[in-house]
Amino acid sequence: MRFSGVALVAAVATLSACGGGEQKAAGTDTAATAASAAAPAAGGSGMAAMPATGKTIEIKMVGDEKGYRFEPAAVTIKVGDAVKFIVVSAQPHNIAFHDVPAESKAQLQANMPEAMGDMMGKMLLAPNEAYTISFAGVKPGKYEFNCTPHLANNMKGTITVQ
Ligand code: CU1
Repeated sequence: MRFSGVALVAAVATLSACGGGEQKAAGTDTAATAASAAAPAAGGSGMAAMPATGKTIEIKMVGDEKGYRFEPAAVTIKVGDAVKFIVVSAQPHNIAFHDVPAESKAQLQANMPEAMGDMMGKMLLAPNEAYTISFAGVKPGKYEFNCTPHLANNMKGTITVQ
């Protein structure tokens, strides 16, 4: 989404650039600014990751004739526990949180290794590949997530942190 947005801005800038020399320079600047503004959002939050101190709860990532799903789709954990997502079948899968409370966002982002973007973990490409997220330093609450490649297949889940 972010990249298509930047492409659109660039396209508009290119179109408006047809008007004349001075406008062309302004249009180029706009596109460059949009591209550089979008880049930092994909990086880290600047906070340090907090390692888990409690239990590790496992959630399998499955796709078969019954559909795409997290198993179990809902878990309840404590602050300081970790959730380990394990690929079983029908990869690629990932974990993308949405509607994360503002006070937990930076720490959760820091606790997501090799994040691909805002609240989005890396893509898991092979069976048995795992992705562990520490919930240390994260406030109690409901954390809803989905798998980006299978968003349309309703592959989603909820972690309730107590
Ligand atoms: Cu998936």
